[in-house]
Amino acid sequence: MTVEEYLAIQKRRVDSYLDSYLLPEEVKPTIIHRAIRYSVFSGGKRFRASLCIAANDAFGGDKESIIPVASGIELIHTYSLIHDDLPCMDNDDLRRGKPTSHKVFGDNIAVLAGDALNALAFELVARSGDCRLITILARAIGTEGMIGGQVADVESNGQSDIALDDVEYIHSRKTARLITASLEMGAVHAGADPEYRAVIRKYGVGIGLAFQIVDDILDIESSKEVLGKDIGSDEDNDKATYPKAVGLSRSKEIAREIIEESIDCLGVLTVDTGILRALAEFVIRRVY
Ligand code: GRG
Repeated sequence: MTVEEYLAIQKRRVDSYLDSYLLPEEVKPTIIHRAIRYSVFSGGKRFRASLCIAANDAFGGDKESIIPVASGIELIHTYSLIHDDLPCMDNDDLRRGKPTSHKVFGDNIAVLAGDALNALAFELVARSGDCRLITILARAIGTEGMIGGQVADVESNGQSDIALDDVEYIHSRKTARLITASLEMGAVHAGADPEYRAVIRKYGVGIGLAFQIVDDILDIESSKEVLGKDIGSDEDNDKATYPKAVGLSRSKEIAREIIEESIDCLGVLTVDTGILRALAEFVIRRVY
């Protein structure tokens, strides 16, 4: 099975679960349920959900009860994208090839759709009955995690020079923390030993950072048609990116080095890490 096929299978499972969980569009207030469904089913890769499932499966976890957890993680991710696109953040008009939430429903409903997804995500993770998963997720997206990274990102906008350490600080929080949490939640759900969890975290920190570096590169080198969003947005917003700090070709080298280190660190595990390795490789060659 190719990694693309693996991702497609997990996407179908997660989307089907979310479709049965999320309220229908006809439920009042209809606009919020339409807005939620519009963004959730707009075509994401479900990469974070797939990482969670892959970690769970690698450590022999239950293959069904991980699905609500993985689905909840995707709701957090969707909430972050809706808010990230807002005029007060990156002010983007296009996401996953469609007009952004605030363009369709207005800023107020887009903010509320993001807030609602944040709450719904925790309901789904709580279905595991394991409050360790809730804690991992809450810490990952809080002020020392995703929100902290986003704050540093917003504050760095418009700076003409950016140090590599500062971009690494931003990327390892705004993007890598949720990716790391996705993996750790899968490993914990499966009952993995603490030393194995530490290995999975290290792998997650690496692939999470590389994922955002590749995102920076795609914002320069890809196209609106392939990426499903306007390119050049980082430059327009004078954002802190790896290419801005160290140039495009060094950014590619760094991303490749980090991915190789992440794959290497899986070597100490005695379980089958084939899918995790393939997902790490996917990070470096993804085109959207
Ligand atoms: C305003 C309260 C408030 C919170 C904002 C916006 C935000 C919190 C955090 C932003 C974090 C963020 C959007 C990081 C970008 C991560 C990233 C690389 C997104 C693209 O991920 P993909 O490629 O997207 O997995 P798909 O569409 O495939 O799901």
